[in-house]
Amino acid sequence: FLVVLFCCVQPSEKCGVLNVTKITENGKKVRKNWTSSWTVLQGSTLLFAKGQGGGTSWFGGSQSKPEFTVDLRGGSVEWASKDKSSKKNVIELKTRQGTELLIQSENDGVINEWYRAVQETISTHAWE
Ligand code: I3S
Repeated sequence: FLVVLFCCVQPSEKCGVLNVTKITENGKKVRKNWTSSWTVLQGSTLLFAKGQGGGTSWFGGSQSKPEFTVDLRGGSVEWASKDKSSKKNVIELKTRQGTELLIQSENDGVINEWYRAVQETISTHAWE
């Protein structure tokens, strides 16, 4: 699978396609807008690029400009409560800057890996 291949080429990065929406931006509530995004964890930064078509092609992924980035330092992550979304496997990510995101995948294994990776990144960079 091409996504896996891409990740092997860049072992320091975790990447894949996730469903993402912001719910708060700079402390202000915003309207949900779920989009399928190519997601890359690079150091303490999460990058999101809008998927092209299915969003899983290596070419599309590598060509896309990041739609937005999230600084994980000083942030927090938890499993979203039912009132945040009716979807399953939803992670709630809060940044120090007051942005809240929901991140979702239909695949249990995929979402668990991301949860672990994000949590690990936050604790690794906790004192920066
Ligand atoms: O938390 P909400 O408001 O029930 O979220 C749903 C809405 O954002 C809906 O869009 P519009 O109300 O803008 O048409 C989305 O299509 C749904 O996916 C949102 O709910 P979920 O539970 O899927 O996050």
